[in-house]
Amino acid sequence: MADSFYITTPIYYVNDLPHIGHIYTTVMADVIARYQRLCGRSVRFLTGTDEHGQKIERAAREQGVEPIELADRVVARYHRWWADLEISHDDFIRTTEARHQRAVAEIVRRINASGDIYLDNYTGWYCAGCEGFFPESQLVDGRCPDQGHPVELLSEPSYFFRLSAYQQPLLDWYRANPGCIAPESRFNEVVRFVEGGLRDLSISRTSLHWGVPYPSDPGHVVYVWLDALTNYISALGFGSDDDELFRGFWPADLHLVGKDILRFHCVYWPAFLMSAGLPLPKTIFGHGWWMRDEAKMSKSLGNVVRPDHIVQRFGPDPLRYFLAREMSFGQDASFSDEAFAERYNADLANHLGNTASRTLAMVARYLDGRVPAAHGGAAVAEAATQAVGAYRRAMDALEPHRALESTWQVLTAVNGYIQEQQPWSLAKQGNAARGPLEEVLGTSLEALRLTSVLISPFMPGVARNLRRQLGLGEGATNLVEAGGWGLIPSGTRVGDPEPLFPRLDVAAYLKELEMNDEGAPASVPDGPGAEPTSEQLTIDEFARTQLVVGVVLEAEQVPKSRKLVRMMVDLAEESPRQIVAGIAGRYAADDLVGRRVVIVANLKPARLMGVESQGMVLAASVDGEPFLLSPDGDVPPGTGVK
Ligand code: ME8
Repeated sequence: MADSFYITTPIYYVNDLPHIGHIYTTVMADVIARYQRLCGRSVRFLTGTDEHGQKIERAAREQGVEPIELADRVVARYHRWWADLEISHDDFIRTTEARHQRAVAEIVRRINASGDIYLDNYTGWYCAGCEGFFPESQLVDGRCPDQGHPVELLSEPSYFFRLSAYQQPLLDWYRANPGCIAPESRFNEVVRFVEGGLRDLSISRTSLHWGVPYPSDPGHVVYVWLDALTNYISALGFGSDDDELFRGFWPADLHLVGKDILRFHCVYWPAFLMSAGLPLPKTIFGHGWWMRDEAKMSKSLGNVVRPDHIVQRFGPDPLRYFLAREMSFGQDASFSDEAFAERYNADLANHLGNTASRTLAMVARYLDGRVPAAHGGAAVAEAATQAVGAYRRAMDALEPHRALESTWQVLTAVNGYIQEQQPWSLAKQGNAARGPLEEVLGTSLEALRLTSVLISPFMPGVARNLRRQLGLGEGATNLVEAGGWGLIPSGTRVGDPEPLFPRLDVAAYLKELEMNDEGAPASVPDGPGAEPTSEQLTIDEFARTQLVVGVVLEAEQVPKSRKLVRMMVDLAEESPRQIVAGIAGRYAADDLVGRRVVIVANLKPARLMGVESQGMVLAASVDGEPFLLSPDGDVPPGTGVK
């Protein structure tokens, strides 16, 4: 299709809830999709979930549910996140859908027809407890990495793909299309890897059942990566009678992925496509990682960031802005609430919010709320025109952080201009200075109109709000038209002013976060009833909560945490319980030893800063400050509380 643009995110595993990494990739894909639409292209934007394989099967088993139930719950969370963040995807593919399974069967058939598949034996370290193979590199002390079960070297029949035959064709493709992998450092990384030689790849398993049945040999299921990668074409109708989208949108313009899965996308996927006789994607971009305290976020480290609190408090756009601006696209960055709060105040509240509110307030006050016809502030017009050019070049070069820098240059130019022209002084001069006053405010309004266009891929809600306040219609649909200068219609009335970004008291905000929660883990929800509600409890429901008196035997501050204390608490059980609580701000660890406390004893264990907590200590919270509850007397440990 002429001028089409097909963009995809990875499809995310359903053994865990979405976190900032998944959110980042999807927000950035959304920013690019919205930009391409703004440029007038016909865009198809795909995201979805990867639901098969050992990981998911095992996670479901641990929770005592069927894999599809786990998948359904997590998918519901993804849908909610994407709606909350205004993600504008056109399709959401699940690998458990029939349309996907048909496409996987079709690609396997095509690869087989090319003579690239043979039956052999796969040998690996098999864990009977987990019913799965692990590569030697993943074993921990010679045992399975997940449960520490013993493993044995086993072989099973497996179909293999002749990946080794694609070393030269892949190298030829990379060299003929240097833009196919970006940024350049990742391109070099992949080329070096392939130059080092490729081994054939096992593409089926008999020890696993949760997957797409292997066509022609249903005792096998298709290897999860061949299954997953095919999503990019199954969502376009590949392998079905209706392949209009496939004809219109394939090959993809951009597969956006994290650098962790670059090899699968830059080596396996093009080799599968070559073998199946299908066109190859135009660009695979491997972005960097969000880190926390210099470590990659991971479930096992317990340092995963889930930015629910940011979206609940600020709405989606400040988070979208922060993610796009803070990380140079392609490199790593560290996430912190401090960095978010500072950028929120500096870039959004002070810069964008202030420029809009002071301009609109002056238009209301001095010009009776009407947009003047003048917008000839030459320096601002010049800065704006240059910024639009730089913005487009940056977006086309996949440097969205730079596009935002250019947008903010427009705001800097307007602020300097307002400061220099002093419209408040001009207003005092009455009719004599009416012309210059209209010029200053008209120029500022026009710059804000342009800003509303440039920020719209990043902050669609704020862009709409700003346009409404400027008295403009819903949205700019085409950057070529809306990116010009002098387009704000004169004579229209500006809308009611409303602060775009109320200023934040950073210290108070950070304190509040610290008191509420310090990276509390979110586990996969136990079903619809797991959502907190304000409904009343019956006495039976309340009785399910086991409240027990305990005595603190040991206590120490959790390393690197400002507020967490790890305690060993005697509940008159076989051994003391380890309880982690956010009370260090008020209680010194040593002062806790010997204290009687009340523990919720049947709470599902959770990890806080990587330390397991086997229950929760009760405390009253006064403005976020914890006051421990204790029984009124020397009640023995283990005594129930009703
Ligand atoms: O790998 N920083 O799924 P997944 C930035 N199902 N991005 C991050 C991140 C971080 N710390 N952590 C995760 C899979 N991501 C496969 C993909 S595709 C055919 C199959 C993002 O749930 C990043 O995009 O583990 C990464 O590639 C993806 O989430 C991995 O998600």
